[in-house]
Amino acid sequence: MTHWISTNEIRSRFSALMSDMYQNEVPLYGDLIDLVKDINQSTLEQQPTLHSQLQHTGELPRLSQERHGAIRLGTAAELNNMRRVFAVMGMHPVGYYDLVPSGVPVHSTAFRAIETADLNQCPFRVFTSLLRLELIADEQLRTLAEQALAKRQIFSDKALALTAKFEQNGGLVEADAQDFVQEVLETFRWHTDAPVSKSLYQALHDQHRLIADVVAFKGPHINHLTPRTLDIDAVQHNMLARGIPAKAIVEGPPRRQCPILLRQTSFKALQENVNFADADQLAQGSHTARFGEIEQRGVALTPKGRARYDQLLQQARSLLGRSPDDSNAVEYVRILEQTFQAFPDTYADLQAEGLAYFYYFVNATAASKAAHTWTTADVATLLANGSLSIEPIVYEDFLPVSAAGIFQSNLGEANQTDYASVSNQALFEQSLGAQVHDEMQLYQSLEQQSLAACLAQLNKQ
Ligand code: OOG
Ligand code: NI
Repeated sequence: MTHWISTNEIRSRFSALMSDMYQNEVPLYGDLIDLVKDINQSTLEQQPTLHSQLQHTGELPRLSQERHGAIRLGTAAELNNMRRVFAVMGMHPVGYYDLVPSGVPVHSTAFRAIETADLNQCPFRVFTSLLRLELIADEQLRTLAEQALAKRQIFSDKALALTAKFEQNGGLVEADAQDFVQEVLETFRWHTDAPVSKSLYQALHDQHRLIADVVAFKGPHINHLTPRTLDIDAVQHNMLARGIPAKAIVEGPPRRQCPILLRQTSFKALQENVNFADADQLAQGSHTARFGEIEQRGVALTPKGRARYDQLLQQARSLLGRSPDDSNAVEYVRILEQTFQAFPDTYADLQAEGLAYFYYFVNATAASKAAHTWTTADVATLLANGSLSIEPIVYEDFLPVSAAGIFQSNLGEANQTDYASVSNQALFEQSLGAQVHDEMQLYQSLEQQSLAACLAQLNKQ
């Protein structure tokens, strides 16, 4: 019988290879991993409740290999093939992020595993953006950019052939899986030789550094890899103490007892040498795109919780009166903390008010005998009498305002532009060749499955 290598295994191998490659390319990333590992270990020692929570949800073993990356693509065809390639690794498009309102001419999705068991085996995810060339005002430059993109093939023939083989047969055997991860890794590699002239690079760069970052290179080099920390403030503090130039503002919600959604901070981009392909000579230059980032993940919010989060974040920003940056960091953090006092900060309250998603567990010792048939209507009673307990479902996705802040911190704030455009998920999905999964539906179904299993267990007793 043919032995297929599981998609989880392929993703896991790929994630490890990517991490090794990025450590070679960007040594600071390696330092960051060490730091995050130390701080995660001491956080777990200091917070036994967090330790047991992560044990219950199955996240504990995945922590040390947990990371996300980000890439930026130039054409619909590239995005379409990227979807097929990620599917071989069990990664599917989840969520739609429109960054245009924040002045970044891209829209995006995140490729990731979907089921809890798969996520816990390997939570590797890639934030994937598609450049919206149609938003470049300069028609001549747009044509040049389109021509440059039309000439490149970001996947090797072998990577595409193995992807097709997977689609046809429903799996890859060991030798093919090994070739596949090596071949696909090449797509994400940094190339010092750029296929465009220095003047074209400069013209693209003058439009927006992001446009140059996508169009002027052979492929979508991975621009950061982000480990998950359990205490982002501690890592941030240590980074600054070690002279790693972290940005002053942690994106997302403030520090809380019960972390919600996602908090992120990055350190500045590297300047890298580039050889441009000028007609008669080699022209040297440089490019900054790649950077480091860390993140702390908290509980996934329901649509109601998310609306409250968006509203409070907006409120904090208007109270500050300007965009948060290094110069007003202290004031912003103070305002943010104050504003978010309106958001409940115990898991019990978050559950009771329907603001966040939870896994349910049957508490064996206190389990209520099935005097009558328990239903979802009895959840409050069963929680109150200790028959059921909850643990947070971790947020596996991204936040558009934070993502825009991350883009801007390494692309230069001066580049912000107001694009006249509407959010266009339908266009994105057309380019992708598939619909993106709705992340809220995924969390909701995890919660429902978990509760249904608990009720069935209680009713059997
Ligand atoms: C992606 C920025 C978004 C995050 O963590 O929010 C992102 C990019 O810079 O290409 O990675
Ligand atoms: Ni990121």
